[in-house]
Order: sequence, then structure tokens, then C-alpha cells
Amino acid sequence: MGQTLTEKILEDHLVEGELETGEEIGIEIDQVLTQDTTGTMVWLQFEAMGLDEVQTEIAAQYCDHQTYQFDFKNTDDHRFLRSAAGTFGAHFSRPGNGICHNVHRENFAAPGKTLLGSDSHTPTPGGLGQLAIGAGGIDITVAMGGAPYYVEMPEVVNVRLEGELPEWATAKDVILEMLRRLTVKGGVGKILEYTGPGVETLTAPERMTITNMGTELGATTSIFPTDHQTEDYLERLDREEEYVELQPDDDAEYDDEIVVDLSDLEPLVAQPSMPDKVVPVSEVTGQDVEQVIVGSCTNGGYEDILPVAKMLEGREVSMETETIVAPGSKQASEMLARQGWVAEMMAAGVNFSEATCGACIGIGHVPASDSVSMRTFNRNFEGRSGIEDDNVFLCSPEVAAAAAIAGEIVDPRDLEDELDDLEAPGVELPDEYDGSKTDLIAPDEAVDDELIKGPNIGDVPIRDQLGSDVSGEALLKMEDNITTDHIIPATQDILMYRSNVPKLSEFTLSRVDETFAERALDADGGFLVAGENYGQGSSREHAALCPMYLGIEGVLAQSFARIHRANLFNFGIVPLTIDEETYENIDQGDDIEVVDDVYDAVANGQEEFTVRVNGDYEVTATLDASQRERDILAAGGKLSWTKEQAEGTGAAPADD
Ligand code: MIC
Ligand code: SF4
Repeated sequence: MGQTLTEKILEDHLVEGELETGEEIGIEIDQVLTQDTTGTMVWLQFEAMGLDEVQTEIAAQYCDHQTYQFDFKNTDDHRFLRSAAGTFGAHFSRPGNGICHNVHRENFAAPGKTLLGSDSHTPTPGGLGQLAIGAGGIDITVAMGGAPYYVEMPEVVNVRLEGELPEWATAKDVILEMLRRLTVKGGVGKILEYTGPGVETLTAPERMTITNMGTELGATTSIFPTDHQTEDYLERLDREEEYVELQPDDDAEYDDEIVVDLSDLEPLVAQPSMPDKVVPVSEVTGQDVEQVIVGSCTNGGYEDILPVAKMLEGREVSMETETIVAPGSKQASEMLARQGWVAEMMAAGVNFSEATCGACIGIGHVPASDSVSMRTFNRNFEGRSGIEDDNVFLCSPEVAAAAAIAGEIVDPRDLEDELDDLEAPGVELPDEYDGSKTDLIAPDEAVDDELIKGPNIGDVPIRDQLGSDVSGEALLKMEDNITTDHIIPATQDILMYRSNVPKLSEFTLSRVDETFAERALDADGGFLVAGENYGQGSSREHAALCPMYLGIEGVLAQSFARIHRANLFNFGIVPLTIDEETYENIDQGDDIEVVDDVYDAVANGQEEFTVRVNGDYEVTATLDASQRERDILAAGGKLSWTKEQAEGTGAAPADD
């Protein structure tokens, strides 16, 4: 039987297990990336595990989320990260050099290699044939220490692309169409492998828009085969020697197939406030737009901004609409500036920003109350823009530019009919990506050789071994699709405490219930109850670390998002699955008691747990976990487990 491309790369990196769907596999990691808001914990954990040198081929530390450094705590984080990269042997990308995924794809992403990153959009270079997975920080720490990464072998789904995109339809519309069809949980437990004749019609950057936003489907990752488009992109980056031809076998067998005919696509938007609320832009035209932002790791590349610049050339943006362009990398800004496009955009009324995540997580450019913001980003979860009850639409750069010109949501095809000389800009790659590399510091150029910790850099909390009795109040009951932005928001006022868990914990679930953190601390233990897809979104392990710090011992949910589920194990919180009826019957404030000896049951492979509610009736909850996950949970989390192992064997700490 032939192999899928996913299986080929996994087989090349397999160190444990078999490539059978649902089985746990261990794979070797070639590259890791981390960024400023997850990176501080990564390096603190690296230090706490007694590791002293990065073992992967490439490790890269980016400073991209909070580059404005509103507070000395952000700047201290960046200084600490530079010192950690220097001390332990990672590349360091300075604040302002760009978003991790953009800078990584420009400099390091390579076909056939594995990449693990502490950011949920790590799958971006899947568009270059790299097998790239997002994970929690401590998983990155362990992989950087040279240990394999363990993951349940996902289903591999064939997404067969046919036809060719018509004018004004873009790569963003391909992934929005996938979200329309599959929803934000449709990709959980799956790798989406793109195949078919439509693939070669897409340039590598377009493919990376699609793989980037595969994260919003909940997919483990997304990947494209490599071909002349991949080679062409690497050549323009001056890295052609890294090209490898990678294709699935002709008789590869997939777990499922989805067919998307590119020729049928039209400009789409995701309406507020979920990336899967997708409709054709033509269905929502006429709404006033007060803000347009082009940027982010999904559509912040040179190739995304150039069409906007072309559409705005010689025009002015609407008086009612503030238009911001925030490039994904400094290289993109520099090239657009040298070619005169930045000046064109400025003359048209664009506010040209530094290369940063910024507004994507509500840091800067917070929309006005009761206003519509059109963004080329990947997430529009409610409140993520920095204001509750926001109205954020997600769209392609072309739809965003059309809205900036018209001052309202408009179908760019109608705008083309209305305006002289407006035509579909299409996709154009530069002859060469020739931006300077001044802001990327290689390990052999490191400026520091010891850690520099400002007063805000705290210790890594560590939990004791799991107890036999796990009981307490259902402290909070939540609905479906609770995001990590609900659990630990990433807005400016909160983000600066990412290296200070006691302080950060005060904000835990504050977007759902302001009293939660205090109640949890007072209760000294307890449960969270949630519907489907609990913890979707970001990779931030703080969404498990902070509840752990507050004493939360278990989460009862109908289902969990992949990265967050792993983070719960990594921080010693028991993730139990319940059915819909049980979810309906449990109320906030109920007394929950797991009847079994939890330590024994977890450690010894028990799957079904008896949960007594209010001392009154019993329900069943399930723990579906590998033995490795059970051992980690029983030890009180990955850090305790790693330490236990090191002490037990007297050997250097390692993952297995
Ligand atoms: C996001 O897009 O939500 C973030 C901010 O990039 C997060 C990482 C973080 O919370 O630091 C992610 O996607 O993993
Ligand atoms: Fe940054 Fe937004 Fe991309 Fe997250 S999704 S890495 S915040 S640009």
C-alpha cells in the first residue's frame, strides 16, 4: 500500500510506535520555534530541567507579540529571551523583526523537516512541505533538549484541490471555505494533506496562508507536497539547496477525502465572532467599516500586502475608515519600502505599522465601540481585539482593501465594476527576497552567555504528585468552543505577566466570570465544566498553568482541543470527558467527587471513572490517554515527571 506524504515524513522521523491512527508515536524534531509570550516559560523550564544546550538542528526565539514594549516587563522579557537564546544556543530574532511564522518561513522552514513550535500557527510552513506542529511550551523545552515529541497518530485527510482560483478569489477563501464546511472543530485529530491538480496553481506563500489557518479547524497540522512552486520560492529566498521533492504515492490511502474546486470559490468573510461563521462577502455588503487591518501571520507577507498597495495606488482610503497595514516581517516592510510601495500606501492614507502580532491579540488598534473591523487575520474570537462585543470580520487582503476604499463592506468584484482602473491584483512574488538580516542573531554571534532576569521573571510553579482523592466544587460551567483567549486573555494589560504566574493567574477566566480566580483560590481545589472543544485556539500553556496554580484539579468537558488537552496533562490537571447528558445535568456550584482512587486509576490505565455529584447520583467520565500521558499526569505534570525520572535514574533529565 502506498504512503501519504504525512506518513513518509513521519516514518523518516519515527523513533517509537507505529503509524496507526490513534496510536501514540514519538517523532524526532529537527527544528523548534518559540516566541516572546510563550518563550519565557520555555527557557525557565529548560533551566529548571538542568538542560544546558539546544539539541535540535535549529532553535529560534522570536520576539513578535508584544513588540511595542508598553511596560518594562515586556522589555525585560525580551532581554531575558535574548540572554536565553545566547546562553543555550538558539537563533534570536529581535523585537520588530517580524512574526515568528513569517520570519521562520523566510529563513529556516525546509521541506521534509519536522518543526515543533510554542505557537498554534506553527503549521504555517506546511505550505513548503514541512511537517510543523504547534504545542505547549514545555513540549518545546523537552524537544529542544533532544527528546522526541509524542503525539497520537492523527487521521490523514486528503484535501483534493481542483481547478484554479478565479479573479478576486484568494488562498484565504480556500481556507475560509474549509472552515465553512468543517467548522472550528472539524479538523481535530486530523492532518490535512492537500493534493490534486489545483495544488500547482498556488504559489508557496498562498499555500502557507492555507496551512497557517488550518489551525482554526483544530487540525494537528496541514501539509502540501513540494513542486516547482516550492523550489521557485526557495530560490527567491536564496535557499534553493534546501529543496526536496516530496509527493504522496499514487496509491496512497487516506482516512477521508474532501474535494474543493478552486474555480467555484468567491470572496468570503468570516463574520463575528468565530472563524467558521463564513459567508460570501456579497451577503454582508453595505455595513460601514471603521477599521481595516492588513497583516498577521496569515496574510502579512510581502505577497499579501503588494495586492493591497496596487489596489490603493493613486487612490485614497475612505475618510470614515482607519486603515492599518502591519507587515508580518521586517523583510517584507523593507522590500516594500525600497520598491516605493510603502510611500504609495502612506499617500493613500494607510497607517503603516511595525512588523508585529499586535492588533491580532488586542495590542494596539483596538476597534471603537459598536464598530466593524475588517481584518486579514485568522481569529475573531469575541473580545480578542481588545474590546468586548467587537465586530471583527476575517477576510482576504483584497476584500480588506476594497472595504478601505469604499468605507463599507463591498464585494471587490462590484467595486471593480464601479471604479475605473481597478483590477484584480493577482499574486506576485518578488524576484528575490533581499531584505537585510540584521535583526536575526545566530547562536555564534550571541551577545549574552548568561541569563538576565528582571524582577518580573518568576519561577516555574510545580505541582505535587496527583492525589488519590480528587473532589471539589464545579467552580465554573462553560459552553462549547471556549477559547484559550477566554481562559487567559492575551491583551496588553495581561500579557506582560506571562513570566509571572501568580500575577497572571488573577486573570484566569476573567472574561467568563470576573470572580473566578478569587473563588478558585478560596476553594483550594475544584473543577471546571465545559462543552465541546474546550481550550481551542492558542497553544499558550498558561491556560493550564494558571488554573493549576489556582488549585484546579480536573476539567469535565464534552471534548478538548488538542494542544490544550496536552497542556492539561503537562500541568497535572485531570481532563475527563463527559457526555452531553452529564454536561446538561451538572450545574455550577455542584459538589463533584471522583469516587475512584484517582492516582491509582490514572497510573494503571483505568478509562472509566465514577463521578458522584452532590453526594446524590453518579455519572461516568472517561480518561482516554496513553500510558505516557498517564505517567505525566500522575507525577503532577511534565516538569515533576521529568525531575522524578532524572532523580530515579540519576541520569540527565530527558523526556523518556
Ligand atoms: C494567538 O494567536 O492566540 C497567539 C497569541 O499567537 C498564541 C500564543 C500565545 O498565546 O502566546 C497561539 O496561537 O498559540
Ligand atoms: Fe501573532 Fe496573531 Fe499569528 Fe498569533 S495568530 S502568531 S497573535 S499574528
